[in-house]
Amino acid sequence: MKRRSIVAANWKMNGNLSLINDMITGLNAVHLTENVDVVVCPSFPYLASFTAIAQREGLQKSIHLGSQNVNEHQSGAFTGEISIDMLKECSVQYVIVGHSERRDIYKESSKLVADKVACVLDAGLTPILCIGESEAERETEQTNLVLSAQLQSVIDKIGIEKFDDVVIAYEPVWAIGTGKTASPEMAQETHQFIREFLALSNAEIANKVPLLYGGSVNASNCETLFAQPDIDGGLIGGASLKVDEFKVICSAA
Ligand code: G2H
Repeated sequence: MKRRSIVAANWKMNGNLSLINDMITGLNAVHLTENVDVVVCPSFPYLASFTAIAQREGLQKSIHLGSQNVNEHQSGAFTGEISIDMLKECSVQYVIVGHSERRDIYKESSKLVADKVACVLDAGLTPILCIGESEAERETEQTNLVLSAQLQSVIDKIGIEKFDDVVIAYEPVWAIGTGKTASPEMAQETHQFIREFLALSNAEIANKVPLLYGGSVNASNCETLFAQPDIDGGLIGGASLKVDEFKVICSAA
């Protein structure tokens, strides 16, 4: 079975209105294969702008808007936070949850990440659940343990059946923004482990879940990474800020 491929741009705290305009124009000119979806995740202030420009200029139907985060509560006294309903009003369809920068810098626990995944699913949006091990964890051969624990906390919260509507992004923390990429073989081996771990709970769902690779993906390495049997696209940081390079990555999916 051919799974859906997804290429998601995680702009992090970068980009501006001009990049939104250029990206929409650029992506509209890319020939995307039928099975590929593209998701652009700019910072919060640009979500409504993206939607307004996309409505004005038109947008290929397989290009979607995503957010980099969400608060797990519906509303209330949470200064500086953004709710899922606010994202929905901006026409967001995907939400990145549990990026390692959120887990590490903002101390988001696996329990909080699981609550956010549930919040996104309850609203009918698609979470892009990020998991990944640190360099020390890989060196001490704890990768599979760490990934299992990160996944299990979400399974315990939402149940395996709901993974039908979840996208998983595997991002080895040591490869994020460092220029170090996992070799295609290493990434494949870990993706295969993730799928096998999910299959312990439900083989059918495990086979359907899109598994994205993230960590210094660029125009030069995307093709070999995306050619791996268990890699269904990528979550792209730095290279997604360059329209021409991101177009190449989208075309390779
Ligand atoms: C990993 C990735 C995008 P980069 O964080 O999520 O960033 O491609 O810059 O390593």
